[in-house]
Amino acid sequence: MRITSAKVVVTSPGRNFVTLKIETDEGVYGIGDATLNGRELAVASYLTEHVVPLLIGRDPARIEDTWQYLYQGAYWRRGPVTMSAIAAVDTALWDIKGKVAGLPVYQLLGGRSRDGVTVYGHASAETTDGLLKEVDRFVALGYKAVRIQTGVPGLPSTYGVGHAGTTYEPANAESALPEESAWSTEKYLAHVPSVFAQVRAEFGPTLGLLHDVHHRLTPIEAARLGKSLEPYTPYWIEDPVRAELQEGFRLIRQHTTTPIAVGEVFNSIWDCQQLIQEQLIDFVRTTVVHAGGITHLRRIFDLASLYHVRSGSHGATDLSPVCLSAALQLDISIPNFGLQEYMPHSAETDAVFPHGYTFADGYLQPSDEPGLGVDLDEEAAAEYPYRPAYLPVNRLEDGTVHPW
Ligand code: CS2
Ligand code: MG
Repeated sequence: MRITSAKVVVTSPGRNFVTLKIETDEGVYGIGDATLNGRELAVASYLTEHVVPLLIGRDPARIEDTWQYLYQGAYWRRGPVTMSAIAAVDTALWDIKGKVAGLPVYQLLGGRSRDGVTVYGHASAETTDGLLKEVDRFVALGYKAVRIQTGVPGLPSTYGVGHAGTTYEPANAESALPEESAWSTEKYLAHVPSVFAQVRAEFGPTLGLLHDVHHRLTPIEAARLGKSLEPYTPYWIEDPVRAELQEGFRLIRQHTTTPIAVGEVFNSIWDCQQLIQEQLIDFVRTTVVHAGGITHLRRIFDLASLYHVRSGSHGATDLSPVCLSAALQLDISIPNFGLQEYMPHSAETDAVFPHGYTFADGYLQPSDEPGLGVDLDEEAAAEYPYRPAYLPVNRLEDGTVHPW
């Protein structure tokens, strides 16, 4: 079998997605997610201009060789654009391999290690009262874990809380420039413990309560937050600090037993190697589309399994159903699975990406179709042209740029 063509499809059913489709001389094709929120066209161009021409004529069965060819052959390594492009190729090749074998990809990864993939949902509201109603909705759906985010008194808006009644989509296609938001660490740190106290009091001790700090604290501030939440036993706090300084997590670990999850912005094993090997985190959040595909993500999870670190893959709606389908093939099979983020996509997105994964009672089940169990409806995709959309820029109340 040989690769005969590959195309990059950019579509925007409610939000932008980039998908690579690799076709072969035996009619079997595979698809891979290449979406990088706010920088979609960078990856589309990297694929179209610098990767697709190199794929034509290659044997699609040589997944590892292709990965090394694209990674080492680029000379300029790592980074979200390069690794998302490699991820898309890798994912599509695993899709092809599964289809040729007549098996879902998880059967090629060692088969099932669990009966279902435990997921967490996003409960958010401007107020804590509103949040309690949202958590109740997720519990009624059978969720075993829920991420909780509210507004911060004194701030006009904050991360993770959508406008009433809409699903949270931070990339804004209505504005030519990134929206700007204001932030106050002091107002935030004064508020979060009361949110956890009320949710824990309402829902008891066993519901998994997660919270996304979204890179906004210093290590000592994160230590203070972790300590203040210990009475409410969070399942994890996520991205407490900017993670370029991996050693900075030692400071957090010295002060608190609150579990830490990091990694959605990481794109290689080297980004999280120290965090894993020094057991500075408890969950690694790397995902298929941004961390080099199934081939590289397996390596990250295997390293993590040596150090009691479990997976907690990113699964926001800016990762397409193609990524989620691939993630579930890994989630169901790796030994150190922890939790999978699950934000259901819109109906228009699901129509562009028909898939076989299913949700019931707090678990996702991967498709048992050969390959990844997801497709790209190119006709439907053509209905939704690309719309530039940036993620917000965050500033402190004095105007200083701060992590969003
Ligand atoms: C968030 C993401 O889901 C999460 O944990 O951190 O929603 C993140 O804000 C977006 O993926 C950014 O595109
Ligand atoms: Mg996050």
